[in-house]
Amino acid sequence: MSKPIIFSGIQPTGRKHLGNYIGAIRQYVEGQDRGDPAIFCIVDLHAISVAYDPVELRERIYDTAAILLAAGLDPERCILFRQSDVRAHTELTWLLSSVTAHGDLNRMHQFKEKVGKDRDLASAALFYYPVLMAADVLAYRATEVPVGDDQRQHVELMREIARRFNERFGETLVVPELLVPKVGARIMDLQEPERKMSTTGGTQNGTVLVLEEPDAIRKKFGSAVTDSEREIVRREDKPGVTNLIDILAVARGSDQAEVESEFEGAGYGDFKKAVAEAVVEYLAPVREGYAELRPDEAELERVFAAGAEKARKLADPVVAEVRERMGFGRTSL
Ligand code: AQP
Repeated sequence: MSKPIIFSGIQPTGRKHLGNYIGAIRQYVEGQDRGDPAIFCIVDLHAISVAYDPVELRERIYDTAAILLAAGLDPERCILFRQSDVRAHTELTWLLSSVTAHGDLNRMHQFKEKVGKDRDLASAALFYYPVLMAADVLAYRATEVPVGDDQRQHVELMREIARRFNERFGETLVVPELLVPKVGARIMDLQEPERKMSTTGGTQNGTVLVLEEPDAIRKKFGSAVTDSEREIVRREDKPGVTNLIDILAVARGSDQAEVESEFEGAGYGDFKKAVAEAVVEYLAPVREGYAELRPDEAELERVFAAGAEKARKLADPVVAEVRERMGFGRTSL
């Protein structure tokens, strides 16, 4: 069987959290040996869809690259690059917008959540975010998109865009498959376990950062919201405990049932301590690796340049074919 072509993007923030790590980054690391190729992109063009500072953006791109490398991405075994270095993404976004329904973009949960009440003030880029995301993936004819559960709707839309393009212009693009992890596809906020852990929408104490000091991590798990019972089981009416069980299972590389039986009859206090220690240990190599890698920005730039060169070789011919199918010249001059 041929190997999958894996593509995923991650936003440049220095505040990557445990949800990003468990839902996405962990899958990237696993995917680099399964994929041929496995392509990972720091999506700086997506980052400008909300208010941002250019100087800060550059720093956060390096932060994110150093986190990914420290987590185990190896530029020899995967393609790691910065989205804005590869023009195919922006060109394909425009081309695909012709087969994207305005109504579909209007229905995107993430857009609705992010615009809040100020719909008229939101950037057009925020509205267009899912088209750019579709272009990111479709430009590589990727077959698999490893993401967290919150990206389900965006992946469904990119599948629809690929299908519509193929119907309208002939078989050209590949309809990719969503890949969400079996455990940990949606890590919840520790303080408000009804909502996902999030960079912008979460509580400060409920969001565990990948680069956080061990004591801060312990404190956050110590104050994690549980419930008034004692049972350590996964159940819909026990979102806090369920979330902690999932986190512990992933951090230890075991499964949820094992965690439940190990902690049968234990108190919440001991359970939370065990989760905290497992997470501290789980993230320690990333924090240490980051401290070593982050200062060498020239090396990070070298990684980006090499990655972008490989990415262009894959994406440019696909965009050329799309252009031709749509009635343009094969390549832009
Ligand atoms: N809580 C989560 N559980 C599991 N996976 C998650 N992801 C995000 N939150 C969770 C996955 O992380 C990947 C990278 O996401 P991103 O680059 O879009 O990062 P972000 O937007 O900064 O992350 P957030 O926290 O989702 O930000 P907000 O809430 O501000 O938009 C994706 O694969 C995502 O599914």
